[in-house]
Amino acid sequence: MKIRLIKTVLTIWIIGAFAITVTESHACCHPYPPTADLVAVPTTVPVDVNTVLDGSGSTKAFGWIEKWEWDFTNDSVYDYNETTISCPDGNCDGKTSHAYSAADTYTVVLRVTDDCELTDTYDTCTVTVTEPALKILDSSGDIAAVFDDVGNLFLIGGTLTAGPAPSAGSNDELRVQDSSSNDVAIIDADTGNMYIYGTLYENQGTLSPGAGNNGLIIRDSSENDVAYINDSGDLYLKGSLYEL
Ligand SMILES: [Ca+2]
Ligand SMILES: [Ca+2]
Repeated sequence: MKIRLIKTVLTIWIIGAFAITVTESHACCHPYPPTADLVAVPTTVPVDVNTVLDGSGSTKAFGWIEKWEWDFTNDSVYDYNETTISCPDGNCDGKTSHAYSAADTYTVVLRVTDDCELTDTYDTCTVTVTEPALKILDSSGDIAAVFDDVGNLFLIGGTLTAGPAPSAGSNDELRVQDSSSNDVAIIDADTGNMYIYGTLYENQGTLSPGAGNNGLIIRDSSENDVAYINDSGDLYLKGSLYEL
């Protein structure tokens, strides 16, 4: 009888240990929450132009990030979220895009949750939204390019080519010519591509040389020159060129 009793106890103990092991592996009993990492690309955009809010660099020592939540306006109300299997923006990649409808400086908050339901301490980034000074629209009314009021130029989906003589087509919305009616700069409204005959000069705190009476001059709301294209097809920007 004693031997039978011992066998019974051992059997129960083994079953119990197995049950505990299974429970531990699914409960994620480790105490290490994920770490959120948020960057905006670019950090400056005009009104109505998307910036990418990238949380894909968030990390976790064990397991995986299961949910990303963005608060676009730092008002403690999360405006968008996606998981590894559900993503309204179409890509379950820890990134999303957002366009702001008013010029301001915004703090964006990212919160991440891991597969163990542990939530991190948040990460934030800042997005500066500027007023457009000149918008180039495509045939659908979507923005193809924008000069903003602080001297940045944004080409939406396009790139800048500098050097060869521009060749304007029927869909080139912006066309700058010299005094002999030769094209020196164009922006293709359908592609967002820009072509200039001269050279790009960007990140100028002060435009040098000044804009003078050149063909295209971009000014802010106080009538200060912030960008221009001269008769040689040189492009001067107080700010930067962004190819988005
Ligand atoms: Ca919000
Ligand atoms: Ca996404």
